[in-house]
Amino acid sequence: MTNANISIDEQALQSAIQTFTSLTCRLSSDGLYLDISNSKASASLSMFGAHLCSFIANKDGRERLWISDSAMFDASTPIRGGVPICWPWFGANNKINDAPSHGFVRNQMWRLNQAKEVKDENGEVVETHCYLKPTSLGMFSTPATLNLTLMLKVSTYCEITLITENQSSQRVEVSQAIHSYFAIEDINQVVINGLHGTYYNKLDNTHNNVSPSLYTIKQETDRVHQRAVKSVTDERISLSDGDKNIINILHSGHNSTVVWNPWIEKSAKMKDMSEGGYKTMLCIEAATEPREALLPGQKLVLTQKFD
Ligand code: TA6
Repeated sequence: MTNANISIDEQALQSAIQTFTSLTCRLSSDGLYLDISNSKASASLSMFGAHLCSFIANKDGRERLWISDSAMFDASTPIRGGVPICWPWFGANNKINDAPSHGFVRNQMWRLNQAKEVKDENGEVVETHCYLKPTSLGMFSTPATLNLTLMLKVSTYCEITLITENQSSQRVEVSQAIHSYFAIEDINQVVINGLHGTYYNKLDNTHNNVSPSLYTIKQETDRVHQRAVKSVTDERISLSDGDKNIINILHSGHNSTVVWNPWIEKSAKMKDMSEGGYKTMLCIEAATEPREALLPGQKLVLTQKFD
């Protein structure tokens, strides 16, 4: 990304936010950020990948998201941590040569298309809504008319929604994930509540594994909890650390929830995974995995909300 590109992106961001009191544009050596600060929370989103890097609720001042101490911020690779956006495929794409893992939108600059502020009776901003779009869509044989909008809502909660619209004249298949790295105190203490049924274990390629009644993480974990029925209802998940509730998560529009922790050996092979970093993070991802078909004119809406 050249300086010229950054200044164009920075100018575009500056002009998009100028009338909003809760939005700030920040250019640092770590990239171009949209900072959000309202009466309920603060958040920070890298425009590279529309990658949410921080969400802190004012009620407790606690950071909900984890970022690796070894994360790369040079736009050469997605930031390790926060909320990478995986689209229009999840994981590897063996149908396309040199296809980047988890799609191509987390590896490019996005634009802020629109913003909105909701104020209370005192004129305080209680919600900030941001609508962002990638700058290049039609890549890797994906039709440019397969449209993606990310909607971010920052309030007492953080809500990320991916809206995929098939404006092409062809049937298109999409898999995706809101790939959130949540900050925890100790992986050895954390318990996942609300995940039941069976899961596909990516590590040994086995299906129909039964979710543990007491869901703890004691090894490398890479599981896809597919929903028996395409989610007609929201799915509520929470992470607790001992008797302390750390994160409440709500998924909707998903057909699976992914649970991932790289543990020791896998972390050691990842240059952007800090030593021991796996102990303080856990990925809980709202996903469309396996992929789903979108007919011309159809829309897919995937949401993860947490506080
Ligand atoms: O969501 C879990 C997963 O698919 C794992 O298999 C692992 O690859 C992780 O995503 C991180 O992928 P990344 O390409 O960001 O290193």
